[in-house]
Amino acid sequence: MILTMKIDLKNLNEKRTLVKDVFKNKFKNIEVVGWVQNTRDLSKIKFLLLRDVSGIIQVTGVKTKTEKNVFENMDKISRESVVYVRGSVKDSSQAPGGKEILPEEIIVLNPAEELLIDVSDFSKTELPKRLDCRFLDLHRKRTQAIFKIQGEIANSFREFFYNKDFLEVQLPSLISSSSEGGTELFSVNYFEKKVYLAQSPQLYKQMLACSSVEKVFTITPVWRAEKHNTVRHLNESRQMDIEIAFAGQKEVMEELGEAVKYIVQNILKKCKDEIDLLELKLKIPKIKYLSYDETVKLLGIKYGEDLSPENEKELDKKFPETVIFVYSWPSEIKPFYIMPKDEKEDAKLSEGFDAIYKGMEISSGGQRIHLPDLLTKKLKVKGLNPKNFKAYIDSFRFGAPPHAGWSIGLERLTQLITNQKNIREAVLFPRDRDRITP
Ligand code: AMO
Repeated sequence: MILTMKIDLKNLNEKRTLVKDVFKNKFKNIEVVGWVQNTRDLSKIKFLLLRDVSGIIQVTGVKTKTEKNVFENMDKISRESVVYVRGSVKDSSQAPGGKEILPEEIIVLNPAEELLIDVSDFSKTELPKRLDCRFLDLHRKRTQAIFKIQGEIANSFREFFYNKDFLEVQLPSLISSSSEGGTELFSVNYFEKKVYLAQSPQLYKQMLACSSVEKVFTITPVWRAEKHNTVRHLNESRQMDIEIAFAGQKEVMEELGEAVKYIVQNILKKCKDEIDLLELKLKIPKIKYLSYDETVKLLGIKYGEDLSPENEKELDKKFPETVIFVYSWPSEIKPFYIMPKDEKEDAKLSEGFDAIYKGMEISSGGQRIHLPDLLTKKLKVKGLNPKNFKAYIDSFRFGAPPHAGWSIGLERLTQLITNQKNIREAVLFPRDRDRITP
């Protein structure tokens, strides 16, 4: 009998079996709940594929055996409707996974209306439409796989630095002045003042590393009012940042290489199904160090220029499956807080680096300026007003050690590891110039 009805949730949770456990154990009678992936009517036999968080199982109705009402209505349930199925489990060489459920009762808990997008894993629905209906897009195993991997990236990052006795810190999202340079800020009305959404936790993590806390990390959202519309930029993204006292660019590059290896190693271990589903060719990366000077020569580009997306792709071709550190960039093209070589105000080169992985920049960082006078001069050179950075500059007047750090873009790394063309695939609810909903 098929009914649309409310169900006793307490009772259900005690009795419900997860699909993956149906395959693992020898159950005779079970109750499962989930979404209708698909139905098929072969007249004497009908199939309903039921999907829950753990897997998919075939429910098989047989005209001569299944109760008439159940059999007749099985193929009338719309796709993605939420159903409860009670029945017996049978081994079957033809059923996917080797087991099927012979239904005795099917209850439709909430029928789904006609779907707005194709939710199959072979969906041809274009990305913008899928993003408009993200709640439905998340019914797809492929979409879920990307975020399972993203969760593992963030978790592994946390675990890696917890294991090294770093302090996890929570930093403000509202700031009173720029932390990366003059532009790219979203302003917010804050009582009678104008404040900004944080572009980066940069200045705060530095203050913390300089206090005797020494080693900090954070995962935090950042906002950048850049007008670009590319497949690698978002206006709201999440950064995984670290900052360490008594360290220079070399030390933090080594930490970064080890952290990325650890993240990939954990994904290889814990996300096997997702790797298969997304057909990823993932390997623990090698590490390569190239000075900016060497990189310029290697790629034949103009000295003093940033790397273009094409340059980054070329580096990946030359050094595949490698985290490539391009270090000691010219001061001119690094932010004001990056230490010039040898602590010299007019040094051409700096202690700043970028890391490129799978053809894209995943991180940048370096040693910071911990000397108040040098910092004041550098701010002026960059056209910024030191008065706006008074509290930040002053924080280095009371016992600030040399320190260094970096930031990895969480969505950027997810995009590259899961091999997605567009970074928006790696954000549940992307914020870009044209999208602020859902
Ligand atoms: P940077 O600006 O290079 O450095 O950012 C660090 C990393 O964050 C990611 N990222 C982005 N991802 C998506 N959309 C964006 N608009 C975007 N901007 C940056 C990239 C990038 O490599 N404070 C410094 C880091 C430091 O020195 O510690 C900073 O924010 O993966």
